[in-house]
Amino acid sequence: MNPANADLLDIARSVTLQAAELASRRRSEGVSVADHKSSPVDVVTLADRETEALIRGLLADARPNDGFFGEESGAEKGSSGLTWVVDPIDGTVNYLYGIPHYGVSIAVVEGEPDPLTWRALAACVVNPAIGEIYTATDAGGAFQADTPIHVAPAVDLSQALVGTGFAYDSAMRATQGAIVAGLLPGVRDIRRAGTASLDLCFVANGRLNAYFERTLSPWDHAAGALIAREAGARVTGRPGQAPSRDFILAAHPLVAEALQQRLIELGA
Ligand code: LIP
Repeated sequence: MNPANADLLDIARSVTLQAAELASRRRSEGVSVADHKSSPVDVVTLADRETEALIRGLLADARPNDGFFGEESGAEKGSSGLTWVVDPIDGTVNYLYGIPHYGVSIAVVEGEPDPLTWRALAACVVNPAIGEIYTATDAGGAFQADTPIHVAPAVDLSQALVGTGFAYDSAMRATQGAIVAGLLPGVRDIRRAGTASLDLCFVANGRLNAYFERTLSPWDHAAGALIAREAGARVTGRPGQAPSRDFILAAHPLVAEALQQRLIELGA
């Protein structure tokens, strides 16, 4: 592991775990909607905002010259060439409903904070509800706690357990629902668990054979994409493109090829 990336990972892990503790404590105290964002079902809680404020402060203390790019408080350029990409509570609707499947997601990237061009250097995702922690560094492998993780062996698409998710926009959901309806008969099954960062970690540890989604924000996938890639997954956007809001897919390379082709046939 690159010593510089190891130091960045130590910071990411420490900050993510502290944020996870706060998010879990606030959940146990009771959670309510603080505001709506892009649609009546795109919600933010006070805990989202409080958790991001904690993360932002800890990162500013540890890495004062780095940039920040968070879901709730926006972007701030740094002078170091590195940016921390943060989703304080990914899976906000699960969190609001008390479903124990949400993630604190932190990645540090080199270059502009644009998923089409950045290079992720270190990443950490924690599910506070069940205490699972996932980490990775660029070329340093992916881990669940201290155990190295790897994607599941290749399977035929018909045997693939495929994760996906849906937008907050109702018109886009109709399109996405039609695509899932066309895909479902040709795969083992579909899982829609509600947290992109954990979906990507589940590809990394073999709990999913594949995952794809459209309309994700950069903070949803910044950390999980590095973890999945370091676990041996192909993590891509449209063919030949990097993951972005338009499209992300992660799977064993052979499964990714078959799923990508099927999704093109379905007009995804
Ligand atoms: C969520 C993603 C999920 C997607 C949801 C939502 P949020 O992020 O993690 O994969 O399907 O619609 O975008 O809004 O909870 O941070």
